[in-house]
Amino acid sequence: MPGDQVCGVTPPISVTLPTEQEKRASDALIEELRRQKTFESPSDTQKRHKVLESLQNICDEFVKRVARKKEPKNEILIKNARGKVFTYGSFRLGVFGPGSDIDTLIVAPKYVTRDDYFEYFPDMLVDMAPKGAITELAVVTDAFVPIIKFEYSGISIDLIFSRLIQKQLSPDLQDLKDSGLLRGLDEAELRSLNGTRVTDEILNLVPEQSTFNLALRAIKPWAQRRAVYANIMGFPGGVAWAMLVARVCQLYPKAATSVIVNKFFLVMGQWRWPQPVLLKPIESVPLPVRVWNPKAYKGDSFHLMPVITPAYPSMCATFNITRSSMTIINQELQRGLELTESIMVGKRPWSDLFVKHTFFTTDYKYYISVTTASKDKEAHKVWSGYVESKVRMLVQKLELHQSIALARAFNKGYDRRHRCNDDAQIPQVQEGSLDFVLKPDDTDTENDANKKQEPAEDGEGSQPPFPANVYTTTHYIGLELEKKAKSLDLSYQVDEFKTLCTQWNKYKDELQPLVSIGIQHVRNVNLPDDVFEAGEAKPQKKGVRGT
Ligand code: 3AT
Ligand code: MN
Ligand code: MN
Repeated sequence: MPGDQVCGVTPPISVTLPTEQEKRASDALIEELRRQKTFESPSDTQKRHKVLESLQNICDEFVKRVARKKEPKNEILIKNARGKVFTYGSFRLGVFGPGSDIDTLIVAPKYVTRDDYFEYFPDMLVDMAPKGAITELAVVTDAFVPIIKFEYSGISIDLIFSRLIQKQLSPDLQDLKDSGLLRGLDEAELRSLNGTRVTDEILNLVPEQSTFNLALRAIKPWAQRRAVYANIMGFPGGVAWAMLVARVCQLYPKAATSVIVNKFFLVMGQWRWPQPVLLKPIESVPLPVRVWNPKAYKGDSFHLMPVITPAYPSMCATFNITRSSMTIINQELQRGLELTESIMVGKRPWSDLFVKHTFFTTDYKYYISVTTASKDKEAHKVWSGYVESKVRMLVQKLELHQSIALARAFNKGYDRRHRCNDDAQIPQVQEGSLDFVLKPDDTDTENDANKKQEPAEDGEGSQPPFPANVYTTTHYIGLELEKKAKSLDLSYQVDEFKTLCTQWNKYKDELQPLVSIGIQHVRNVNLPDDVFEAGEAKPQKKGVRGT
């Protein structure tokens, strides 16, 4: 019986069945999640399945086309040519909401290369899907995981690709569990298969999938509302939170959803880090691929809260966590424990667990802002993405400063558009000024500015370059100072960070004329209005009397 097998690397903590009260607490939790609109309607989910069916058809046709092209005379090969669509991410884990994308992987036989995928698939997609159904198509061949992104009937799709080293795919290929399938693949292909292999393993390793799904459906918005959900900023991302919940499910295999959520805060808040969280023993396979191993690799031994992916090659999903983010995560787990203890005995409602963070309102007096600015929209995407991936390096430098007790990056950046009317205004925006910012819904002015800029491409100076749009993305880092801190000179850390960013070859070779980076100190009372939601109290200057 699946319920009786030992799930995980230790026996369970408790196998008791839920009480009536615990079941009621679960019902109340689900009701709260419904109130928050985290579930989508069955008809919308049906639409997702229709889209996946269509992608499977297009995928088969694509593989056939490549077979015909490469071996036009091999009728058997052509006849049996097929691919297979897998999913990963929130859709596969069953924790998707109305706005979620579908993370999808196409697997094909060995004669289909990634180049074939990028050459044929986008066009076939547009041709074979219903007319007009495919929009926002973007092909990113040079990403860490090469990807085709688009919307299919309004549903965002991330579509990645890998070959398998097989002559043909067997019609009953159901999963990618077999690590032998990885033999002969390149790095990008290994990374592409990894998402599906990890999510499938997580689901296989939990004793009760529906309990796991619902508990993760609660932990995900909790982590998002508390601003501790963001791999890139040094917090656990979706996969890591999923593994933590899965581990708790293993330890309480019969427990109700409400109990899992409560025990999640208990177990993870008391975890003896850096002991890793494992869902199964780390597998070793004689392939030349690196597996997480703190004894063999010095780098791995520095991971503060290691959460290890279960599929070969096992990796640490939380290598980004810093000393400060660890402190924050532990504080939040503690808060979650206190609240859920009260919630479980009916003293509080579940909604209390999901109360929004106070990062901008009360947590800090001092902030550092990192602003990337660009005159060009496309250049901005590339530049702001690169700098975003480095922000946690700045956080780590700040953590080491003797006057700083804690440095916490907010989990997402703020994108803004500005309209500059002369040469003097652009540097002000680059240095963080919000004097020329446009409202998010101000679309007309964008078009105007773009129209004025276009002619400059063929006839230099034929049109004045103003008004010009400037795009910025700003990341905020909250600073908690040491009690005895006297001065706060961060110029060394700031310069070092700027150098780190501007040493990037792509910056030096192409982006430099178009982009910039600026770093400022911001007092809480000077934070911009748009980081506050309606009804939130913005910090006010103290002791300022009207004169
Ligand atoms: P949503 O419901 O879609 O918001 P999700 O957990 O599915 O939540 P994503 O679609 O962003 O989140 O990511 C799905 C997986 O794709 C998670 C991770 O394995 C992989 N992934 C996403 N972004 C990156 C990235 N920048 N680099 C490497 N892997 C990534
Ligand atoms: Mn997703
Ligand atoms: Mn995605």
